[in-house]
Amino acid sequence: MDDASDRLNRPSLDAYWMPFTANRQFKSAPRLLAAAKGMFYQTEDGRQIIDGCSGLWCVNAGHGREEIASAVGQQLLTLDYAPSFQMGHPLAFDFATALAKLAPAGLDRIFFTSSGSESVDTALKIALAYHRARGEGQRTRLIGREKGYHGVGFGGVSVGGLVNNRRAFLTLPGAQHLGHTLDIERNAFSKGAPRFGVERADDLERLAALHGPETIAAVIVEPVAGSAGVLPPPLGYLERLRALCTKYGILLIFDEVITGFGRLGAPFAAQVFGVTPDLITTAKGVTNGAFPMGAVFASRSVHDAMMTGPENAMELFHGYTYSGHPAGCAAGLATLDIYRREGLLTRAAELAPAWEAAVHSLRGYPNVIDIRNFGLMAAIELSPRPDAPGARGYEVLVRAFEAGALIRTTGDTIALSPPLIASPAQLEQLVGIVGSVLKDVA
Ligand code: PXG
Repeated sequence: MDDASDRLNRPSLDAYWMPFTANRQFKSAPRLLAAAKGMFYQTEDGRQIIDGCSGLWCVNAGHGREEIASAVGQQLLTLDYAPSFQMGHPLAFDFATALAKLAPAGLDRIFFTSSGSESVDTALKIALAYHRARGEGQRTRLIGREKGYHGVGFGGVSVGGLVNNRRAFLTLPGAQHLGHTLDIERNAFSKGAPRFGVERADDLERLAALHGPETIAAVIVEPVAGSAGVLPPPLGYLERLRALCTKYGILLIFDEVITGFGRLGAPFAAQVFGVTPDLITTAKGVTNGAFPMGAVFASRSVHDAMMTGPENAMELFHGYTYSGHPAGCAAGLATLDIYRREGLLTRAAELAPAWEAAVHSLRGYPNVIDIRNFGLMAAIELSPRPDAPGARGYEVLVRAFEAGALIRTTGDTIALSPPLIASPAQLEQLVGIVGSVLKDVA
């Protein structure tokens, strides 16, 4: 045990290899959260920290929801686990039915997973299997987008577009990428969807012409990219992508792991933008972050195209030990109840004008070169220090935590996505802390 762990009667920090973390830097000055309720985390030493990113974009209904906790606890005592291969339990069917009711019309067939990464790999595999079932097995190319984040499975990394997530790993040979849509030169300080960039969707025409459209199985995009630093789609972009996919028989997948469950002011981004994909991947908010769970929404036509062949044959050779976990389904049903009762799936639309005004009030603060927002998401992009990209962003993260706000930074971009239960005053409080930190960080 080192000195600090002795002093706080805390176990050594050595054994835990932390994900997406600078382990040595963190362990030399750890930030530990001990409890959470509503909009606030509490640190080990009792400080209240306002949650500026819903945990990791998942705790949409706020922390410590008793209904979810007791549903999970009771379920574990009633039926802790049930196999989901060639067996079933009622809650999985109930939860799928409830999710189908929320989904955009037609996307009412639900496949359960345990995470966003699993949802993405599931959707990509469904796309390949769907084409094969229809006699188009030559459609094997999977198209993502630069700056996209689709989790960390090999499928998701292959279609993902963040270089640090890719460079150390093999990627699938059939994966290609559309160009990204970030265009600070033309779109800086846009409110909501930026004006310029619809033509970036035509990249799909380029890839279709290069490879042959009949070789492409699916295109996957985040309707609003999250991890890359909140990139709303240019006006008309998603519509154009939809039209091109339809023209070429390519499946369109919306990765709504972040945008699903109310983040943008409707249950799904597909409904906000009025663009219907063939598959939607979700996780995170599906259980309010309280249980590891994900769900893929498939269109009736994709699903039905696979319900062929002999009745005793499995239609899709895919699934997880924890697909449709009873406690996950209980958590999810309790979560949907809260969302419904408290109107949370549309609350972001009510909060968005105040949120937009608050975050854009940081325009003109030191080093701020762009501010982007949509629904209850926002990013504040800082210019990097010339010799140390990411250092300014990291300093802002640390100082914000010291000043009482949990925020996310990716490089020098601050990302905010507070719980959907936030009051306007709490949104002001959060942005106020970020603003005061920006004034202090050179
Ligand atoms: N797709 C999208 C769009 C995501 O944002 C995943 C897939 C993968 O989900 P899982 O459950 O496997 O992690 C995500 C996850 C961040 C951050 O702050 C974002 C995610 C996860 C952790 C941190 O940028 N998104």
